[in-house]
Amino acid sequence: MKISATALALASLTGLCYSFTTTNTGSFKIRPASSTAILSATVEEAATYADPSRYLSDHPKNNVPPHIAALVGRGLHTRPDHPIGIIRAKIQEYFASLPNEYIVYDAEDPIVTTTQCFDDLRIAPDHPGRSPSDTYYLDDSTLLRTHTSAHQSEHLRSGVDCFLCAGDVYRRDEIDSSHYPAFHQLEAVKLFPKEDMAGADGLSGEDWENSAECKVIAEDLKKTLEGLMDHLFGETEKKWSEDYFPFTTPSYELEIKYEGEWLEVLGCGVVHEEVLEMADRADRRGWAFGLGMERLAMILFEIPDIRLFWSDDDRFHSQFKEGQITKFKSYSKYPPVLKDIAFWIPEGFEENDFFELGRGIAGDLVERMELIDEFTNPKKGKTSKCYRITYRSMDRSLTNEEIDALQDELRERVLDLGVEVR
Ligand code: FA5
Ligand code: MG
Repeated sequence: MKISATALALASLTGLCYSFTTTNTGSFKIRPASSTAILSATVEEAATYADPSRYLSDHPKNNVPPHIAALVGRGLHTRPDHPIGIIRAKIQEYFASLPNEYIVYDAEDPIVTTTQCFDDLRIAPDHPGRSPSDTYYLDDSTLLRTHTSAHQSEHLRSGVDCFLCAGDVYRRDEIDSSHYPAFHQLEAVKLFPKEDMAGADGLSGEDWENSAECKVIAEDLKKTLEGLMDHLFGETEKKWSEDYFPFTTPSYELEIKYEGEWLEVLGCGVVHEEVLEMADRADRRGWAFGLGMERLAMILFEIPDIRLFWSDDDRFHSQFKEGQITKFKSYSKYPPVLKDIAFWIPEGFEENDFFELGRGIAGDLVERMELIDEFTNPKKGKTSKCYRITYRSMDRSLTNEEIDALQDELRERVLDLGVEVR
């Protein structure tokens, strides 16, 4: 069964929150979800997200650099002919073929509170993911969402049982061809009918986890996701592993085989009872997952570098059409320029600060920053790190002079991190 392309396009223009209903003729109706259930944004609100001044301020806790603020609000996941938008439509198509009706949210404000992103999800105050070395804060209590799970609780609280939620998320992270500080996630939550869970009424902790009902949910989750992977990739090799998230238990990650290597594509689990309780849904049970759309798109379209998704180059965009999965043809293999930098690190050195400095100076010309050597001098009691920076443009050749200038600036500005360049 397919959702017609026009219906999807219409949905992404007008939608922001809509649901698909299967009719017995096999066609789809798109109808707005009941208005009482909506906490989602309007088209007008979503249009304001692309304003960098929303994210930049001189608040002492603000650590959003201009190059990140410039990425927010591009809405790649709502563009029908962008690989991220095409994947999203494919995923929605799959969920529309399932018996439950999923409401789709795709225009929530990327600015969320620490309550939404962390507290509502049992992410403890001292969890590393909350630290400013990993997260972009606007001030003490607001941040750029680090995952779409930040919207789980508000939708649950509003009374919705099954929903998808897609959006751009932001993390200070390592830099290489599959990690980018901005990427897109798609979240799904499904609550089960009360009567199906009656046998586990009042159970919590291990008693709940060992119950037949909890196993039913975990099985349904895995079956749903395996079905999704087959829908996207055809039959493909999959591997489930145990994972840990404070907001689900049990938790799992799914890896799929891509070019001989296992690639993590999503995290998921049975929603923790305390999360449901905090969302005033203690009477229900269910599952949730969050997947990385770039990872899936890189495999499906054979897009070799995550930076390409943000490209403005027509040689990239002209290759993709709504509803079509086509193999990306590289239009360039410009040579890289490699530069090493070594320094003694101070106590409390945060690698992500260094990575971000690189991105801030050289933008998308940085393909990769990798630690290639590290040693501690016992006499000095100091540790030295050496990083190799791969500079490469996706649309032109680089000159030595321009890269030398960037590297010189990096050597200078890295001193602000308290390091001693060797
Ligand atoms: C999460 O973000 C959880 N919120 C997922 C979840 C939702 C679990 C609901 C349970 C219930 P994680 O940090 O593993 O988990 O990220 C999920 C996916 O996002 C990863 O599997 C990967 O596909 C993608 N991802 C993570 N970091 C990056 C990155 N820097 N660049 C591109 N994709 C990334
Ligand atoms: Mg993970």
